Amino acid sequence: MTMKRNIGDLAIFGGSSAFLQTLFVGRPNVGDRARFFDRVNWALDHQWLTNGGPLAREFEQRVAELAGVRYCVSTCNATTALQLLARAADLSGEIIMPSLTFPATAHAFRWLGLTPVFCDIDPTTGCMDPALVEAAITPRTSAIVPVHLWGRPCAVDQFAKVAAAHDVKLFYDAAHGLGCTSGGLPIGGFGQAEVFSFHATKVVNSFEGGAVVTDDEELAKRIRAIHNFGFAQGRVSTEAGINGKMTEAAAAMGLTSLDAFEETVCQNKANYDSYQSELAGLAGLKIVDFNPAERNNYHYLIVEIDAAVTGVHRDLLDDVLKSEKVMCQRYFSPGCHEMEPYRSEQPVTLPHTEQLAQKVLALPTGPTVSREDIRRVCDIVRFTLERGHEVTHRVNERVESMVTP
Ligand code: T4K
Repeated sequence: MTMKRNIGDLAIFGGSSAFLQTLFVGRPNVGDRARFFDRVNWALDHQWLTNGGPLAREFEQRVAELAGVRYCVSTCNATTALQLLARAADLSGEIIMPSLTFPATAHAFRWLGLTPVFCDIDPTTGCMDPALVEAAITPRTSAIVPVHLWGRPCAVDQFAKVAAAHDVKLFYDAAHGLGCTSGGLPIGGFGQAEVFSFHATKVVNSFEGGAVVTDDEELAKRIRAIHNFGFAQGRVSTEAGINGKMTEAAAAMGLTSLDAFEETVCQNKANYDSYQSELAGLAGLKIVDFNPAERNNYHYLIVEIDAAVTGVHRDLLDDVLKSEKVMCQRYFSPGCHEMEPYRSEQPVTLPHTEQLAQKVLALPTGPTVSREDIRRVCDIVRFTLERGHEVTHRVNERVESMVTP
C-alpha cells in the first residue's frame, strides 16, 4: 500500500490506489469446494435435480434446526418466499414494513397488489419502531413485516403484542438473521413465520435461494403446495401456485455453505473486533454494534458517518474508498419510500429513516477479508475523516473548476 501522507495521496485526487485487487462487500461463503462438487456429482449420478430432491430436503432440515422451528420450505430466493408467504396467509390490503431495507421487502408485496405502508425506525436500533407501527394500523392492515436489519433482532416481544392486540399477522423478513438470537431464542421462530435469504451475498448462500420457516403446519403445507404449482398431492393443483422451488445444485451449495457457517461467523466476529479496534475513538464514526449477550452472525459491518462532525458526507467517503478499490455498499440508502414507485404514489416523510439512510455504509467483511485488508481500509477511513473538511473542500473546488468555464 502507498502510505497516505497528505490528501493529494488519496486516489480520488490522483494518488495510487491502496489496493491492487478490488475489495468487495458480500463475497460469498463458498465453503469446501470439493464437498460442493461431491454433492453436485451425487445429484447428477442420481439424476434428480429439482422438485424437492434429497439435497433440498436435507437443507430444509438443517435450516429448521438452526432456526429452532418445525418446518422449513426452501425456495428459489427470499423475494419469492415473501410472496409465497403472503399468498399462503391470504394477506390483503396494507402491509406495514420499514423503509430502511432492501427494496425486495416492499416489491415482493407490491407485486401481489398489496400496499406496503412504510413506518419509521427507532434510530437507536435501525429497526421498525413498534409504537409507530401501532399508530399506522388501519382497518385495511393485514400484516406487519418487520426486518431484522443487518441481523440485529427487532423488538419481537413488542411486535407480538401489537399484532395480537390488533389481530393482524406478524411475519419477519429475516433475510439477514440466520443464526442470530433474540432473548437467546433463534431468529426464525418469531411471528407466524420468518423468511431467510440464501443469496450469494448472504452469510449462508445457495447461489440464489430463500426459505420460509414456521411452526405452523398448515401454513407450511400450503406454502409447499403453492411453491410447486399448487400441487398439494399428486399432479392436481388445488390452487393457483407458482414455481418457487430450490434446485438440487442450489441446495448443494447451501449445504456446503452451511457446513462452513460456524467458521464464517468466527471470521466475521474477528473482523468486527478488528474494525472496532482500528476505528476506536474516531470522532463522527460509529460502528453498528451487536449485543454480545446474543448469538450474532456479524455478517454486515455497518458504519454510521456523522457529516456534521467529520466534515465528510458518507457519499464522499464511499467515493474515496471506491477510488482506493474498496467497494462499499450504501445499505440501505435511500429508503424504499424515497424510491419508485412508492415515492410518487404514496409520499411520506420518515425523519429517522431519512437521517440514518444518509449515514450508513457497509464495509468489506467475511471470510475472504484479511486482518491486513481491514487495517488498510481503516487507515483510509481514519485519514479521510481526520481531514474531513479539507477533503470535502478539495472535491468541491474541483467540481467548481469543472463547471466554471
Ligand atoms: N429482504 C432483505 C432485507 C434483503 O436484504 C434481501 C436481499 C431480500 C429481502 C431479498 O432476498 P433475495 O430475493 O435476494 O434472496 C444484494 C443481494 O442481491 C440481495 O440479495 C441482498 N438482500 C442485498 C442486501 O444485497 P445488491 O444489489 O447489493 O447486489 P450486488 O450484485 O450489487 O452485490 C453486492 C456485493 O456483493 C458486491 O460488492 C459484489 C458482491 N458479490 C455479489 C455477487 C452476486 C460477490 O462478491 N459475488 C456475487 O456472486 O443486493
